[in-house]
Formats: sequence, structure tokens, C-alpha cells
Amino acid sequence: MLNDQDIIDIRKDFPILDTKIEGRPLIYLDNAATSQTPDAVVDTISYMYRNLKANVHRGVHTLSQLATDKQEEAREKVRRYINADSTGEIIFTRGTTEAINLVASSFGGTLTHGDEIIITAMEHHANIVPWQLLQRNKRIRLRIVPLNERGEIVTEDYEDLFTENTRFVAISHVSNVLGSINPVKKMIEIAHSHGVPVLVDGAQAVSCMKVDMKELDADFYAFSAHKMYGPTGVGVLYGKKKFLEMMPPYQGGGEMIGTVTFEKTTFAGLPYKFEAGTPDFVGIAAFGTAIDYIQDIGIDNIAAHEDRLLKAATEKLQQIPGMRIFGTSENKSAVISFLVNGINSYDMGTILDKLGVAVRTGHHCAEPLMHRLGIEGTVRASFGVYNTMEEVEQFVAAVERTAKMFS
Ligand code: 7TS
Repeated sequence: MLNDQDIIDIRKDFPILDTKIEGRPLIYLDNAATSQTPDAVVDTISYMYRNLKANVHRGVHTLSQLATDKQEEAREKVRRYINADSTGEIIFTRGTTEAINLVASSFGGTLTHGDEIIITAMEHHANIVPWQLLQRNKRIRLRIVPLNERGEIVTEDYEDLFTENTRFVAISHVSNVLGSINPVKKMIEIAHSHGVPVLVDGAQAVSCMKVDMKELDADFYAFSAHKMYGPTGVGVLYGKKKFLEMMPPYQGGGEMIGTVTFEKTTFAGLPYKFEAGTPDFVGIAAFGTAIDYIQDIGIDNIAAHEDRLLKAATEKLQQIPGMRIFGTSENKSAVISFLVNGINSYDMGTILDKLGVAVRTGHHCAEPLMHRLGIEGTVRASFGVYNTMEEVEQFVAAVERTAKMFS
């Protein structure tokens, strides 16, 4: 368990947290959008640019080999972090969005008229729109898992959606709006019992819980480095070898080929078949450092600390008259979406910003979920490892003050 001194020490790794907004200390509660980056990660970026800027997998020269080693070390760190079988199953992408698009575009090519894909009502647009794009050329039906009043998936409702036409399931591990931690292991088991593969959008899960590919048995798992105290522009698609091997490349270009003639091209082995062009090897190396950083603190310690903040913030917010919290799942990540007295989320977010509190407002790229909740948007506070109990108190006081201004 992290104590107050641990958090003080951790905060020293993030100089951005000393920022002042309109003369007040920044209280950064937008971690679900992107988390801040510790000095160690920034140092790796700077080290790579200063010392190891050479294209990977291309040259026989020493710098190129060293840069390649850094990239491949990071791939091995990711493999270990999620307990995948082999580094061939770890594909670097630009983020969760690209990872899901890769699967939709490549695996999606096997789908035909009348096939059905199951997604849930809480998906981020990144796990809705790529599947809708498939519908342009083919009559593919999306079936939507409903949520109960707490914002949870009821596995029986989910299982009811399977038909003989179900070909794929794409579900988020943790909701970016409701914080619900979904029973993905059980959902994967159910899908597999129907012979259907599953993609899990893990964007909100990997920074706050242990994620184990062997235990989950997910067929695909997507996530982004920038939500894990890592750099922007880097993400991962984990895929089981048996699927990746039979899937066609997503993009063509350098590094993803075996041999090329004008008549015919053969493709490289895994994972390179899916990594066309120069990868962001600087960002990938820095991502390796971010994983080290998380592991040095301990993911269970991070989860316990964030849970403490979540429980305290929830309890205090609930005491504000007119407070409505969206997402009260028993199993919840450190995200709170709320509205007070129907005050527009954007208006509240703007005032909170003046008080130094950074939150996200609006639909959070989950418009269909907003429609189901019958609202336009929420104010969302999301916590990270460096947030403190004092910040929770100041945040709640700022919400209270803002609510009074509008009453
Ligand atoms: N899936 C989920 C569940 C997400 O929360 C996000 C980003 C994405 C996919 C897309 O990730 P990207 O790195 O490819 O952009 N979510 C948010 C958010 O909640 N606020 O800003 C970005």
C-alpha cells in the first residue's frame, strides 16, 4: 500500500503537476484521457534522440542495431506485462484506435453478409465506428449488449445476443465513462463456447489492473501507452498467433515484407507483417520505461491507491445536493462521471478549470451511451497514481462551489 510519503515522492517524478492555473495549483483529474509522464520516460525520449536515432531493422550499422535492441526490449517488456506467449503476438500501433482498426480491417475482411458482431452499449467510438465502416460494403449487423441501472453488463443478457450468425465480439474491459470493470473473462468464455473470437479494448484497464492474456484468453487486446504514464503515439495490439497468422496485412510498405517483385510480394513473419513503415521506435523505447515505472510502484499498489481516492470522492460528492453519479458498478475503476442539478457539463468544467481542476466534459467519445442515459454529457473526474486525498477534497469543494454559483 502506498503511503502519503510515497505519493509525495511519486509526484516529484511529474514536474507538470507543479503547474499553476490562474494562480492556483493544478489538480489534474483527466487521467482517463491521458496520464502524465514521469521524468524517466521523458529522459528515455531525450536519450534516444540524442544517442540512438537510427532506423530500426534496416542498417547493419551499430546505431541501428542498438535502436532495434531498444525497440525489441520494449516489446519483450510489453509481452511480460500482459503475460502473452510470444513477442510475435505484440504488434506496435499508434494507439488503441489503430489497433482496433487493424483488426476490423484485416480480420473484418473475413466477414460476409448477414454476419453479426456483438459490442456493448458502453463502447468508446474507437470500438464502434471501425465495425460500422465494415457495414459500408457488407450487410453486417451490430448487436448491442444492454446495461443495467448501475452501468453493468449482465452476462445472461449478453449471452442472449448470440445467434448462429455471431462471428465476432468486441468489448471494453473498463468503461471510460462509467468506470465499470466488465466481467471480460466470463464474457470471453461464453463467446468461445459459441466458437466466436473476442477483441477486448483495454485502453482504460492496463494502467490500473493486472491484465493477463493467458488468464483472460482474449483473442485480441488493444491499449495505448499514453494512458499508462507513457508517450503519445504508441499503442499495442495483442493478437493470438493463430489469428494473426491467417490475417492479411493491414498496411503495405517497408519492413512488413519478405520479398517484393512487381509481380508478387511475400510478407514478413509476426509481428512485422503488421508494422509497415518506420515505427515510432523512440516512443516504443520510452513505453518500455513507462512499464518499468508502473512495475516499480506495483500495479496492485496503484489500483489500491486509486480505489481509495475513488471511494472517498464518491462518498463526498454524494453529499452535494442535486448530485447524480453515472456508473455505480460494484467493480469500478477510478473514474466518476456526474452532473449536478442539470448544470451543463461544459459550464461546470469551465468553472472547475478556473479553480485549477482539470476534468473532462461532454460525451467522452461515447455518444450512444449518452443517448441511452438520456443526457448530453457528463463531467468526468479520473484519478491517477499521483493524485492525493487533499486533491480529492479540493476537487469536491470546487464542485460544491460551482454548483452553488448556478443555483
Ligand atoms: N477505448 C477506450 C475505452 C478509451 O477510453 C479510449 C480513449 C480509446 C479507446 C481510444 O484511445 P486512443 O489512445 O487510441 O485515442 N479515451 C479517451 C477518453 O476517455 N478521453 O479522452 C480519450
